[in-house]
Amino acid sequence: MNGAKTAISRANIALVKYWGKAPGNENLTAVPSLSLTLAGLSTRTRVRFDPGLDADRVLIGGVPAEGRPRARVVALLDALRARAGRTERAEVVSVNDFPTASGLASSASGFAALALAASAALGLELAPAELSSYARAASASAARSVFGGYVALLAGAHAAEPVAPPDHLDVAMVIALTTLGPKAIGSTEGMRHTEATSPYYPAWVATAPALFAEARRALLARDLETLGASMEQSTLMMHAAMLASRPALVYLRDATLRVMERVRALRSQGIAAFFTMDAGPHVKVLVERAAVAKVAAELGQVPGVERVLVSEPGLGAELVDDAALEG
Ligand code: 2P0
Repeated sequence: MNGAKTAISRANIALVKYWGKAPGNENLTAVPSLSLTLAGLSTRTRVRFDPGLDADRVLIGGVPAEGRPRARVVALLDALRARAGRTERAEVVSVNDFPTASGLASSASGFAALALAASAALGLELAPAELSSYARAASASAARSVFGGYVALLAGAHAAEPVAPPDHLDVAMVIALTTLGPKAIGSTEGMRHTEATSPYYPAWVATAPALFAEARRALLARDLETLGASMEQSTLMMHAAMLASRPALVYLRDATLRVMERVRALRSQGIAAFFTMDAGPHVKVLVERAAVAKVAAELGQVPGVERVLVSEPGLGAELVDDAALEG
């Protein structure tokens, strides 16, 4: 197809969490985060600029995007058009290889793939850090999916930076999808609510950097026990700040707590496995590779767990041959 470019990007799971914006309107983060890009949970996005279009056409999973999801895509396209000095509207076709109704976030993989496909379709050859900065302006976690393996996004940083390659640790991520409750409050709104109303938010922002530094040191030293301990404290500190909001922001559910308990029980049997939860009820568990099958089977037995996915560490965003995407 003329001028069309297709990019693939994968989800990332924060081991040390981002929750909260730095002052200003640039979508910079208030705390540093450290993530692992996964091999699964990918988004494939094709972008084509067409002088014949009078508006951007955005199809996500075969459905025309509207409202805020569409506006966020158009804003990223606008930023890249301004950079390229171009004005044509685009056709964007994006598909996830994981169920969109699964409650797993798709904005990280989605905006990283969009930034790469759209910039390539405009003929821009952006360095990874620049791509990461455009993706971050759309959704901060997307800055991290531009890179593979272990990735840091520092507080107030415009771009994420790679920390270690995908094979740095012998681990995989086991994801326990729990029963979905009512539609959760989105991350952007949830963090603004936490900032505005939680008395624990200032404590979260004050203590997050030391936890990040500890986790980063442990990662580089391949000290999985310390990395896991800082990882669990990060997610629990983030949820503590959310829980102390008014009205309370409660993303954790009964099944979430049962999975956490099972992970602790497995650990007491000598298995290196550490949990983290995002703005939802699912549990992502970083597991030493030798124990992945056992942990996946055990978590599948926990009442309220609907499905278990296993994902290896993966690569950053990349251009791929234009595949047959259903428009
Ligand atoms: C993270 N989350 O570090 C944290 C942990 C969710 C909980 O980044 O407002 O979709 O688009 O910048 O990136 C989800 O927030 O938020 C997120 P915006 P984003 O992965």
